[in-house]
Amino acid sequence: MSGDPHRRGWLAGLGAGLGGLWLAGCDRLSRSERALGALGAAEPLNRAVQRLLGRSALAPEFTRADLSPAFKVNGTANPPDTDYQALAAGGFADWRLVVDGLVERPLSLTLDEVRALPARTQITRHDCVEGWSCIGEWTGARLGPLLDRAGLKPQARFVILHCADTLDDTAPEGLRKYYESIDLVDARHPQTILAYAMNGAPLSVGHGAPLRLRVERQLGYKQAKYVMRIEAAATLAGHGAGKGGFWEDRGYEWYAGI
Ligand SMILES: Nc1nc2c(c(=O)[nH]1)N[C@H]1C(S)=C(S)[C@@H](COP(=O)(O)O)O[C@H]1N2
Ligand SMILES: [Mo]
Repeated sequence: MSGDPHRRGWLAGLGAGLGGLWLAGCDRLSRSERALGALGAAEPLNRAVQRLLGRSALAPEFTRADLSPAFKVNGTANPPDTDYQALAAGGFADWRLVVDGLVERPLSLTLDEVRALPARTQITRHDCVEGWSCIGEWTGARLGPLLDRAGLKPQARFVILHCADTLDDTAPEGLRKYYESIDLVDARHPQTILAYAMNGAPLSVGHGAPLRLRVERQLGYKQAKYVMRIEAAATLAGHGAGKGGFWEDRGYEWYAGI
């Protein structure tokens, strides 16, 4: 167990173990219901543990020898949206990252400008609620310094990440765009980056080109791909269905700590 690079951290293991105990009588539930149930059971514990150790603690980092030979592509693999397709066809030359909302200086940055921001490279494990994990190396702009450049207004408490992709879903038009949100503790965490490279190569479309979030203390669905706009906000209300993310609006926990 201790030699397995894919092992979960002992704290996550403790959370999963208790979640497993709690789930013992739930075998009739479908796989997705069990995933939700496990999250629901583990969330308060994970959050309490993170609070004890400090939300600023680093997620485990690995070595290049630990990289998964094939990192799974999950959720949207290629946004169907015509505006995204046009940007991709042009090699993202016309793509801009917009930073707006409760900021003093709204920004509109080219990919080269994003690449010139203070950056970090990290090898971390991605854990999806569907029950798979992969280890990858991510390079990207640190979100904290980027927010400082825009200058957060004092009322800002959350960062909303607006994505390019519309998902196939029964929700009405307007509620089918992927989005995510994190609080300012996670936004300023040193491992929270907007990644433009993976395993030393430019980010592929499958993994979220040209820019995707890595917020390493949380689960896979928080890792927003195809990020177009970062909006500083005082509340999660008024975005999507108001629960802070595409999957949160469908019942997942907002704080997906691991
Ligand atoms: N824009 C967008 N971001 C997304 C998703 C998505 O469908 N669209 N899926 C999420 C889920 S559930 C997971 S597990 C990861 C998958 O990232 P990967 O394709 O790089 O493995 O992206 C997350 N971010
Ligand atoms: Mo996921």
